[in-house]
Amino acid sequence: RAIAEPPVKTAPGSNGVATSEGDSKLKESILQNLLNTGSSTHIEALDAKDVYRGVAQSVREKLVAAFNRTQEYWREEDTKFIYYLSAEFLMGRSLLNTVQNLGLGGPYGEVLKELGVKMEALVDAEQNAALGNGGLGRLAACFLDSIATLDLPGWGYGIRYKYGMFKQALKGGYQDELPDIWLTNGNPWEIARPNITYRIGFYGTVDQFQWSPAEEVIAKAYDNPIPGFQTSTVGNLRLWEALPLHEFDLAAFNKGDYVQAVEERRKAEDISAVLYPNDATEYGKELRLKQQYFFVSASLQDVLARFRERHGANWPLLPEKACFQMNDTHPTIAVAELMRLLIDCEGLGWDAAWAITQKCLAFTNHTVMPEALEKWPVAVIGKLLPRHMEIIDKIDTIWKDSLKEQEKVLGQVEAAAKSAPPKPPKAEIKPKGAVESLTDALTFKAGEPSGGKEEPEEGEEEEDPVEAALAKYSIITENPWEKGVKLVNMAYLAVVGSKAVNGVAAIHSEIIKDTIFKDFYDVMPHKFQNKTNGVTPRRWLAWCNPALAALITEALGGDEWINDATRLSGLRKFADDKDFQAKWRAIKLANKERLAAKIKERTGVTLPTTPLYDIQIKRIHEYKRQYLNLLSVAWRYHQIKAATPLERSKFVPRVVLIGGKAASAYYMAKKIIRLTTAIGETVNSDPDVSDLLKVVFLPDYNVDWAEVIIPGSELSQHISTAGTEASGTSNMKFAMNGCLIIGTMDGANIEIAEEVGKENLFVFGMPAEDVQGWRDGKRAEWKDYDPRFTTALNMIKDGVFGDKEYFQDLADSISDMSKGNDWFLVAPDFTDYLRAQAEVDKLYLDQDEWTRRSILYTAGSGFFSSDRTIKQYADEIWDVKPMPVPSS
Ligand code: TH1
Repeated sequence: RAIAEPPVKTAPGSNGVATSEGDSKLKESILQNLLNTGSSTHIEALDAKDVYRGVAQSVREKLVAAFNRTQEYWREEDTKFIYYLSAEFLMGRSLLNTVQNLGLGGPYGEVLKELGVKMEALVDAEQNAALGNGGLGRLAACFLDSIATLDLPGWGYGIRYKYGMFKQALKGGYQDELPDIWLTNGNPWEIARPNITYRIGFYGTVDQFQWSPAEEVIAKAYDNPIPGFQTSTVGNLRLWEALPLHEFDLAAFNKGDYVQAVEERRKAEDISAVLYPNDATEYGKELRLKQQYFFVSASLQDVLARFRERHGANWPLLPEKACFQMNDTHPTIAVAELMRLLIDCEGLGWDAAWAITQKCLAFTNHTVMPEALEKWPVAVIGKLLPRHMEIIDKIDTIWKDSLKEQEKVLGQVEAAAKSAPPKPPKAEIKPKGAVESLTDALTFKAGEPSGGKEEPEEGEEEEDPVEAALAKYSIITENPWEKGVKLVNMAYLAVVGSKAVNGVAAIHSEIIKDTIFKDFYDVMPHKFQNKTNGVTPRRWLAWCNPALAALITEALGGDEWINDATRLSGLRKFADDKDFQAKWRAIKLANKERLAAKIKERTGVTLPTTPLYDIQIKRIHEYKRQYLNLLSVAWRYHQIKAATPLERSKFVPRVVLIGGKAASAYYMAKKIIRLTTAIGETVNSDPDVSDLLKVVFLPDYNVDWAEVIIPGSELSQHISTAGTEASGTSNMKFAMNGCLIIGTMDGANIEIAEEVGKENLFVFGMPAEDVQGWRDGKRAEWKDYDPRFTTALNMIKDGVFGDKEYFQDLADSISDMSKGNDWFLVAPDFTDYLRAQAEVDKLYLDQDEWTRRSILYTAGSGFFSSDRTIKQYADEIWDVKPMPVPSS
């Protein structure tokens, strides 16, 4: 991915940022910046990090100039903004993306070549900005890229974590977590804003609706310019750092109390210290709520301050100037905070404030996993944010009162009044074992009922029938299993407080209407929408796969596909073209070689490049079913070992690669990592299979790994239990890069199948609509274990891969369905999975057909550009219009 040979030629000046200045000026700028960053201009003598800093600084100059122009223009125009509130932004590296998006790939490539600098080494010298866990955070990053590219006035708002996603190392095959110290070498992509600060309060008391916080910290802004592609628009990601109100307690210091002297600083800094390393799980810690409130309050105060400067107290105008998109439940305290700011600080009445709030906010749900739906105990919110708790209480009361007038609800109320008081809502059965232990470890144990506790008895208390009928709409609910413990359902708060609620793939948006938000959908169907996720074709095709990008550009007769991905469909007519197929295949092979080299560098393992590269990269989670993959690998290993020489010759050689992090407290996920490394140790050292099977765990999977892995893969696995993966986004990246998919009809796989042709995917597994029924019914007596499943599982149990005792409970977790195990249906889906895998092997023998399909994947991936997603958000929710900076 040397910039020296840019995949796409952008004429200088074509996007208003690319300079027409000659190479000599650029060279001068790089050399000058090398000096400014403290390095010498003798490049040969410098290490990659020093060169990186100098080059990045020179790019930054151009970026910031365009950033200033954009922001100034938008301010002058007083246009409506979208503010994307997210606890996570998984940005990855910036140098290559910035250079390319600015259209400076050509000029920089030339000059660096002249200076004898290898772009690859330069790119690798940059730290990953890993301020996110996985898909949700990376989605936010792709959205920013598209927002800027589409010239939409918009900013991201989040937290400038000092430590991002933990680094994963392997220690004897087990996951080891290390802090992600990403800011030590400085961050050339940010602009500190010491003048932009807000006070954020916590704790304290409320008297006559006036909150007196007992603790306060300062939120300080850092801007991170976001370059659009082929436009002079540069958007913004504003991240907040927490600082103490008082730097230093000199009195304490003088008394010799050095700890006390810095106590306030330490406590404040804790707030923006670490990203919670959990994906799709609730982490019920007060500090997490503090973080959420911290960045939400700072962001809202910031927007309101700019509005006030311009429009004074004309608050009813706010919805015409600002829309806030809440990325999952993490920023949903915004509902109460916006109300508080409008009422307590700006003096509006309740109704006026509520009308504004409901017009300004929108909410995206990203998961139906019960443990990820945040429910904060009233006691916790009441202590940390007492005024907000009052507001939430009142929102809840008024909301339920308003329902009494709805005909639908009226009927229910009357019916309820006639019959006996209803039982408390029946809780869902939770998966046994891992998830439960995880949830217990991480939460207040106030979410779903857990085993052992007694069911509340019927009719213990006389309930008001009206209240009882309205209970299911309640934002504040009594935990039926812990008497007296009340919880705030943050998703419900968001639904009530927002103008729009959306899921992230077609099936997911249907599921939320039928399940977690069913009652809300019934009474306000107009709020519910779908916005199928997307990924940026810049980072995920053009920049990460330059050779393929060049071939696509050549075939399509231009590079317009980079910001109009629907044009990729033009590749369909080349799918059967043998010459084109040969070129396509050669590029895949080169990308496999690049991947193999990276794996060698990072793990020491040498891999051949002729086998089928089969990849599963994502957070380790039971619902994503890495276990299913591993069991089929165990079965494959067994089969090869047992094969006659003739049978052996028919096996398709495979390299199986699995990567992903396990949440630090997720017991079973960690065992799945160990099982992968254990299988790898056994298989890779067994000469009987060495030409047919390799299994490697890719440690520390992150954005920059993904940029090498995805172009180099041929088969990717998206095999979640149907109904559990809201969307998935790596499936889209793989499809763009011509990688075939084996998957369930879940999340966005379904729409990928529609675009690419279902017959071109390896589809298997129980459909979503059958899964719950299965769990509730059939599984109690199900015993039809596939003998191949039993063999594979017994291999693990019998210690074929070592660590027998350690794997015992992992094996048990899928062993006896009738006992309530195997929540994610590994065993029932195994047979069909093996059938699909056999189809994979068969197809790989026909390289022409495989390549034809590969081309069709890329051709069908245009819909999954985040440009399409963002256009839909902008038109259907945000009502924000493009505002390109006019060329001067
Ligand atoms: C993910 C979903 O699991 C995934 O299916 C989806 O493609 C992605 O979001 C983007 O929409 C989620 N990540 C998290 C992380 C946390 C809590 C909930 C979710 S849902 C911390």
